[in-house]
This record gives sequence, C-alpha cells and structure tokens, in this order.
Amino acid sequence: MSRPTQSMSRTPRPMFDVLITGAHLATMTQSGDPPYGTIRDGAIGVEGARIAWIGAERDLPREASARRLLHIPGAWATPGLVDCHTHLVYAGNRADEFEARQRGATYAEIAKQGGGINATVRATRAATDDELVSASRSRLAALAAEGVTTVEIKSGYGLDTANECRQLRAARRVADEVGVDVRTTLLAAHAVPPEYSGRADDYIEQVCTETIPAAAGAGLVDAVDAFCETIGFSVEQTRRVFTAAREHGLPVKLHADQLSDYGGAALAAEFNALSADHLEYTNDDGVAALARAGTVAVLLPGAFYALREKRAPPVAALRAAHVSIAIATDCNPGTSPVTSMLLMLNMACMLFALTPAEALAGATRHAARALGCGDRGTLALGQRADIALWAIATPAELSYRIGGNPCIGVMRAGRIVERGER
Ligand code: DI6
Ligand code: FE
Repeated sequence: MSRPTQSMSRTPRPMFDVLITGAHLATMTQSGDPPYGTIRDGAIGVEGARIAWIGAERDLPREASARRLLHIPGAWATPGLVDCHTHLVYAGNRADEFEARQRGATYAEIAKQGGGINATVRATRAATDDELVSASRSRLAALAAEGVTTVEIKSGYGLDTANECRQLRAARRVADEVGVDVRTTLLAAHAVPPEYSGRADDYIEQVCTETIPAAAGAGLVDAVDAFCETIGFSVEQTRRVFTAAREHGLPVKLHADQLSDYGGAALAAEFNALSADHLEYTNDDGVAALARAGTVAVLLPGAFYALREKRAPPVAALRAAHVSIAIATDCNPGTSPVTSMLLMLNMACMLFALTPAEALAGATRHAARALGCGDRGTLALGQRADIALWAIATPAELSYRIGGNPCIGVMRAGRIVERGER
C-alpha cells in the first residue's frame, strides 16, 4: 500500500483539539526581557495532551481550525501552577499546638514532648485509607482551584513501611480523584517514630533496608527526601538514606538548613538532588554547591511565616549564583497549614523579596524542575498542555493580591477541567 500523499492527508480534519485565542500568554520560558516571556494577544493550539502551536494570534495559520474554540479576550494564560513541596496527606490537625505556641511554647519543645510530627503520625496511623483520602481531598481541591495542575506529596506521617506505603497510595488516589498530576516522595526519614525512640540509627537502618526497597518495589516512589536537622536526622544518617535511594535509582530532595546551618544544602548537592528545600540558614558554600550541582532551591514562605522565623533564605546569593528558585506551600499540619499557592506568591515577594516574575517562575518553570518534570512549567511547543487561565490585567496581580482567586479555568494535559471536577 502506498503512503498517502501530502494533498490526500489534507482532509477537513480540524488542526487542533482545542484552540485558545484572545488571551495574553505568560509563557515563563525565560527570565528577563520580556518578563514572564509575555506574548500579548496570543493563541495556543492543543493537540491531544500537548501544545502543538503557540504564538501571536495574528500569526496563526489562516486555515487553523479546532474542535473546540476557547476565546477569552483579555484574560491571561500561564503554565498550570506546580506545588513542588507538600505533606498534604495526613489525618487530624494541630490547632492545639498552635494555641500552645501562641502561649510561648516552641516547635522544638513541642516535638520533644511527643507532639509535633509524631502527633500527626498517631492520627495518620489510626485513620483508615478512606479517612486519609477524604481528609486530604479538600486541601488538594483548594490548590487545584487556584490553577495548580501538578503537586508533589510526601509521606512521612506513617514512619513504618506499611504506613508510609499507605500514605503514598493515598496521595496517588486523592490526586486521581481531584484531577491533579502527582509526584510522590518517600519521606520515611522525617522523624524517629515512638517505637524507635532513642534508636535513630536503627530506624534509619530499617528505612534503608526495608522501607525504601518495599515502597520502590511497589512503584510508589518518584523521589526520596529526608529531614536533615538538629531535631531530625544527622548528615551521616541522611547520607545513608540517600545512598539507599541511589541504589534504587531514585532521585533525592532534602529538607535542608531550615532551623540551623547544618550543611544540608552541600549534602543535597553532593547527591545531585533535584532540590534542596527551606534553606533559611544555608551559607555561601552551600549556595555555591547548589549552583554547581544544578539543584533547585525551593523556598517555603508559609513555614517561615508560621514559625515566625527571623532569618530569610539567602535569596540575593542564590540569585547571584544563578540557582533556580522555586516556591511551594509546604502544606503540612505543623509548620505550614497552607493550601494556597497564590498566597505563597505574595509571601515570596513580601518576605523573601522575590519579584512577581521570579515568584511566578518559582511556581511554574523552576517548580517543575524541582520535580524533574521537563515536560511542563512553561507554555511552549511540545510541552504538556497544563494551562491556567486568569481574569487579571497583568501577571503581577497573581503576586499582588492577598486572598481572592482570579483563576477562571484550567486545562490539564489538554483536557479542559470542568468546574466541580477539580
Ligand atoms: N519540616 C517542616 O517544616 C515540616 N517537616 C519538616 O521536615 C513540618 C512537619 C510537621 O510539623 O508536621
Ligand atoms: Fe516540608
């Protein structure tokens, strides 16, 4: 059989599945000029799950046609937001600890008395799978309603092999139900569980020889994380976890230098981590190491705010060293009970002095890199059609507002997400 000729294949089939017109595009493909990679009066043609055409509307091929036309004059389109650091699957909450902290107790004191992470471990272990999913659903739905199309969710409230796997499964399930793409991160090295109290090394041994192999073997793990800190695990213990991750071919990320200058950033860089997160106390050597390794710096203004932290991460040094800066919610019941990426854009500007363009890049292009997802985070030819649509006059509005939600539509992998489905 001969191949169809060019003219035979030019049937009246529509060129695109969806064509978005009338909108201004913040493509986020580059920093600098124009900021946001802006294309005014742009158009995006979507075929299947991908962006098949993007540019100024006046440059659209004259024969362009689509099964579905989305004409949204004056609106803005950005890449779907990426929340690259959350602990959003858990049961219960810690409002009682919030009250205790308002009366003067510190986060570290509460943790030492069996509260903190271990309080959430008790509640999470006691919850059924259905309870865990339903407790988490509204948190993820709140993120999705603000244009989030990809979320990272960590375990770390199970702290034994069965419960860590259960948390990762719940993460996959809740993401599926809400209609958001998920990357799951194994954070078994989050805290020492009560049954290993005083035996942190033995717990780490279990994490390396049992939990990582089991969770990885079950296909539940996209990356491995650890809480490297005076009140968490030492550099040496974290190194053992990372070595086990590497043996299973898994990339790593790290809670680094959140509460003290602990060498976390340098350790993350040593293992070519996808990201090093928090970084309030990271020193110049740590910044240089991140730059050399190409590790993304993930800043978490919600935790900084909720802990009344005084020391901001070294943003000027990160910028000068050309380290990619991402921002995320750190959604968790202890230090960042946050379910709004838009609020994080504002806080990244107000608390860490990011520009609105840096903040939006941090919630799109750089956040996607922090998850190792090269196929999203920008609006460009061939990228996944993950698109957020906004009723705003300029992209800076996304960072400027405190409260309110101008998101008027979301497309995920080429599918328009209908209201109520999110
Ligand atoms: N750093 C944090 O901010 C969260 N985990 C971590 O390693 C806190 C988690 C919690 O308090 O439940
Ligand atoms: Fe965290």
